[in-house]
Amino acid sequence: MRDIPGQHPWGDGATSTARWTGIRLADVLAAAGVRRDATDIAFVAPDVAPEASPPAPYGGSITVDKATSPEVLLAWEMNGEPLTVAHGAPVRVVVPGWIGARSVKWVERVTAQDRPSDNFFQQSAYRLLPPEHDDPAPGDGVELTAVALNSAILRPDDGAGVTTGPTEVAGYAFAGEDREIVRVDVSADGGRTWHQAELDEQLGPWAWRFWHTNLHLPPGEHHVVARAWDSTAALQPEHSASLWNPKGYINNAWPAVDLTVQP
Ligand SMILES: Nc1nc2c(c(=O)[nH]1)N[C@H]1C(S)=C(S)[C@@H](COP(=O)(O)O)O[C@H]1N2
Ligand SMILES: [Mo]
Repeated sequence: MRDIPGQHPWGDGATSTARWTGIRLADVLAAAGVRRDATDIAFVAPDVAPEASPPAPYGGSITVDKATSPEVLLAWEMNGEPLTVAHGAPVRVVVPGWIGARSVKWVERVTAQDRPSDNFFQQSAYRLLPPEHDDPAPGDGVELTAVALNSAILRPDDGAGVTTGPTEVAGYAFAGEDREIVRVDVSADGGRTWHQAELDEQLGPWAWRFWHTNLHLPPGEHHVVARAWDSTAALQPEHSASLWNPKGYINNAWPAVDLTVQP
């Protein structure tokens, strides 16, 4: 793997969970009246993105099905406080279970239409392209919608030295869309044997789930991996090499940390 020029190397850290307050988009659409032949609900924001050519305002769309689901909001509070500008004040879209890119911030316009948004971020960015796709045209590949099953090891840090005795390994797992995390396993021998981790409380249907377990590791170097299962019995793929794609999206392979246990 390598960094993509001009793109941020997000790693495991670029996600979080918050409590949102707003109005259901479904209620706004019902009040406005949506024509029967509408298939997609599109959003436009005022921030102009230089990576679009020509530079164009940020936008995107979701299906009418998702847009009229009760969890999708036009939100103005985050964690019980007024939304900050960085997170989309005065009003943003929140599309739980779908990629962050569809949760359009500073939303100015909502349009019911008979096709997905033609915005750069719907048609060119945030698409899963085949491996050797050098010069994609708008609409190529698969647009990203629901989040893929994923997990991360948050403790210990990759490369950490730990003392002998129990080592607590902990992280989060996230199932995406309306799926749930039902099991997380941790292995210290590359996946030959597994310890089932303990799952913390599920905070809500759209929230990540924390997990933790104790490993008893002998002194030496250890490669610790984790894997999450969801309520459809789907499992994360083992290696990111198997899901390589030009933009590096949906890298939901087993997370890993290397640990040194001091004698
Ligand atoms: N108007 C606007 N909305 C946007 C974006 C943007 O660049 N402009 N970025 C999107 C992406 S890719 C993500 S991951 C989320 C990030 O939301 P946050 O800043 O609240 O974490 O906002 C989405 N909404
Ligand atoms: Mo994003």
